[in-house]
Amino acid sequence: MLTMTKEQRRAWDIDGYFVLEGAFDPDEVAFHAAEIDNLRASPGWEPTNLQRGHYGWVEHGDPDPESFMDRRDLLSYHQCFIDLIDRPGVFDLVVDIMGPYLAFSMSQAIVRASTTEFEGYTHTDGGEGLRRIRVTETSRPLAMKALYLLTDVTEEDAANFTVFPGSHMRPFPELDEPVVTPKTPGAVPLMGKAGDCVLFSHSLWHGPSQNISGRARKTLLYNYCQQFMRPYDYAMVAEVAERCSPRQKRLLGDLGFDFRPGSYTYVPEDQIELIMNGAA
Ligand SMILES: O=C(O)CCC(=O)C(=O)O
Repeated sequence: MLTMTKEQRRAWDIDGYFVLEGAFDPDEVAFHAAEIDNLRASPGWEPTNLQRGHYGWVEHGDPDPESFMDRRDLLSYHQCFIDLIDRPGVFDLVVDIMGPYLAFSMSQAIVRASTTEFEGYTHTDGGEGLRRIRVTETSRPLAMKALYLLTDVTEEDAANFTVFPGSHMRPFPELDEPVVTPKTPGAVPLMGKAGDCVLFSHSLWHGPSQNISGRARKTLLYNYCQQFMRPYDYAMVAEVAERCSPRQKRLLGDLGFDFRPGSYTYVPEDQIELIMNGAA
């Protein structure tokens, strides 16, 4: 499997993220962008009027492909979303970062519409609890994300994925202090080409900037956690499992035997072999 270059490792340790250029070729960008558009016609999990971070079931999305969309739990919609779980070139680096005792925890498609009504926002991943856990420089992360950019972002205020480099390692304003926004000093609005992939730690402060570019920005987000943690947004579904390779199934929580106490902490004996050599 591929491993991080020295520069990527250094960026991961110090900044909490790095960018992999050209993870998708232009045909793959077009294909995945079209599949995001297709999600709108199907029912699924989207933000409704529930509490922050919770998703409700909707019968279909807004049909306008340039409008806002935030759809979770993508695997059942198309084989391409299953294949992305352990996409070569990206998954290799995820394993290099997380180690082999990992699980797949979340899939998401976001379209950030061009609008003056959204100012962007900044957060860490994993909610209120995980936010307060910052592992050390030499530790593996508890969780991380791969963000696939499907739209060129070549200027500011274009829904740039905006990061606070190094914020995964230090206390950062929260709750009783001023709210961190994409305009807070220290924010770095990333530019990128459609097809680039950003790998970042759950504890890095990040989020989208406003988008007044006149064009919607599309992304796919794939989240990984240590195996002893719980996936965020799916239960294993038989019809998805049937379409998965043994490695993908393992990443979705199929241990090869029924759950028994201890299963997710002391993992199956073939774990390393399956994760390191299990490309379909
Ligand atoms: O860039 C976005 O639209 C949101 C991505 C994000 O903040 C996240 O994945 O947690």
